[in-house]
Amino acid sequence: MSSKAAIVVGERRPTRYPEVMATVLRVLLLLMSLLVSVAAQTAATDKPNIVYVLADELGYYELSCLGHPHIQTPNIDRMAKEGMRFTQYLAGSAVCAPTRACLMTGKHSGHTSVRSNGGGTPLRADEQTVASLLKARGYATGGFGKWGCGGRGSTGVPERHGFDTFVGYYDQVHAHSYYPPYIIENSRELVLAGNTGGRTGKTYSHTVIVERAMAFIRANKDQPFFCYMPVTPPHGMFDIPADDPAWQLYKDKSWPEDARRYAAMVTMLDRQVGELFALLEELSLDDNTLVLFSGDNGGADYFKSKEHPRGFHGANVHPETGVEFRGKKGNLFEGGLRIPMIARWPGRIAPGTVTDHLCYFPDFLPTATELASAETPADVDGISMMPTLLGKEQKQHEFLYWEIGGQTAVRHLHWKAIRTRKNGEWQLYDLRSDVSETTDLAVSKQDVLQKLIAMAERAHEPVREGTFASRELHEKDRRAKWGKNQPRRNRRGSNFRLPKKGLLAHDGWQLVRASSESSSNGKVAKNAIDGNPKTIWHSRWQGGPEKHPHELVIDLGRSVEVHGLCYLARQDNGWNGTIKECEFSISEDPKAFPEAAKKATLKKTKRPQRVPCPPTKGRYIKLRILSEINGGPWASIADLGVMIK
Ligand SMILES: [Ca+2]
Ligand SMILES: [Ca+2]
Repeated sequence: MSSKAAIVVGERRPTRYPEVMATVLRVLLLLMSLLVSVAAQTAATDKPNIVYVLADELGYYELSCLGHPHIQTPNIDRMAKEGMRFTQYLAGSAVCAPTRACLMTGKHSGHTSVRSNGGGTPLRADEQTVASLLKARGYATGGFGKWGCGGRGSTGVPERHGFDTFVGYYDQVHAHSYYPPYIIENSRELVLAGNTGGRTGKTYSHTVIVERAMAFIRANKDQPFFCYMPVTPPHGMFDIPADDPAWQLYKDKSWPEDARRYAAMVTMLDRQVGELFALLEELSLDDNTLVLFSGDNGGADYFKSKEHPRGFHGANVHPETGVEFRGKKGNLFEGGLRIPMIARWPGRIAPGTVTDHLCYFPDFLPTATELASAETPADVDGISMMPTLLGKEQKQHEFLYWEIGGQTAVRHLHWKAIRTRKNGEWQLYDLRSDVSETTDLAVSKQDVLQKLIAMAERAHEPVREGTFASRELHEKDRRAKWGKNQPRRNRRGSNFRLPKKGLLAHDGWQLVRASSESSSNGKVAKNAIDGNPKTIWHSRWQGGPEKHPHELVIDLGRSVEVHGLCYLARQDNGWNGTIKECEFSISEDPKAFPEAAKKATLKKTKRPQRVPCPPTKGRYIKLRILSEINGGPWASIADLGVMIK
């Protein structure tokens, strides 16, 4: 006021000088603020946020927008309406850990360091991930859920691979419980109040994990961020808080209890996806955030019965046509690889679009780096999906490749070659006309098959895994699944062992061969014949779930009259691999066995079980395991005895 008054009243020129300067300054300031705001907007559009919600186990047809008649997913359906749905975005692998490694590193499973699913295989220290590349570009990076690419004490922990923060589970076994005594935050233990492990407690881990993800987005709203949410529902023990609104929708259905819980967990996750979008809208980030939602591996055909041979919810069965994807989680038929996938980015991705672009998990990394104008390593196997997302011309894969536990699959255009065991016969399918992989064209289309086999051979390189400095904390985390609620052990904590009476002593026995073994965690085949109930043989499945060629051939050291076998199941808390149906035969020649001397169906018990057979003389025994007690793909033996009376 005083300076204005001075101008009006005074006539001396110098008094005008501050006025001019002030005006110039005001204009400059205005210009600068405009420039800053334009720059900020440029930076923002230059570096859009990325959110990836990865549901654990969700099958292809388990969304209502894909026609599921029972499971309700209104928010994910809305996401599909507002964005793009992929029909051929395939999992990186058919199981949890290897598939996550593909997603994070941009490599297929012929190149990744995490190719087994034991939970104990870490990324190497030198590997780059989506998070490390985006972090180098100035992104805030947060992970919330199940990591699976390296336990505590290993080279694979997320905070050493680009994540500013990672909250959840590093190990998959730990992740089976929604009520563990603690979860992990950057390798430290984050205590969950009132939890003692297992299936009950006061703090539902998934709630904490989602809250932390939301808080991360809120805290980083003014800078570009990558929010990775590999959440655990609907996997693990099928638990959901009794007061969750989603449980109310299903609790009174006439379905098996776990099928109701599973559906409720999907609907709960759907609600949280809705909350995520509400938050992005509230923070005005909606137009500047690419959100992806997908499953992690093909549907597991959970809750099978006579009426529902493909699982209660039919994850791999088209709800209207009944057309099925063959196989399921764990194998490389389409049922193990097909997952739902939706991408949403208002203003950039055309709403309500469906694409059949053939792509898979390794493609996420180059998509994210292109979006963020970050560096893309030259050795990734993925191809950016950005053109597809933006409706532009898309570069195609020459081939897609998978390998796991002796299985191999390669996809070239509409052709798919698959081998269900190491050195097994290749099969060839034309997915264009045979999405259910029913008609093997290996013989009639030799030329095509040879081309695909050459691609598969080119794609595989020997695995180079990361390492552990110490496994102590990793093992602790695995035990935290049960915490104080370890299921009751047999006979006040003591385990069973084979009886001595009537059984041949183990001295001099040798292993002739085994179909497979889990060597990475020491569960090798010779454990089945060492007389020690604490050491087990665990056979990784080889081939489709319908077939169990788990096989063990043992040399007794001398010819004896065999009266039967005695089977001791694994003595820990698990049942995976526990034998249901088996057969065995006896021979003097390890290369020639007669018809099975005995077929048997065993009981679900930890006690030793005797399987008598007509007395037969021979030095070698071949045991074939035909099915597992829970219908799973594994086989395990703590000890095997030979009855001599
Ligand atoms: Ca999974
Ligand atoms: Ca043993």
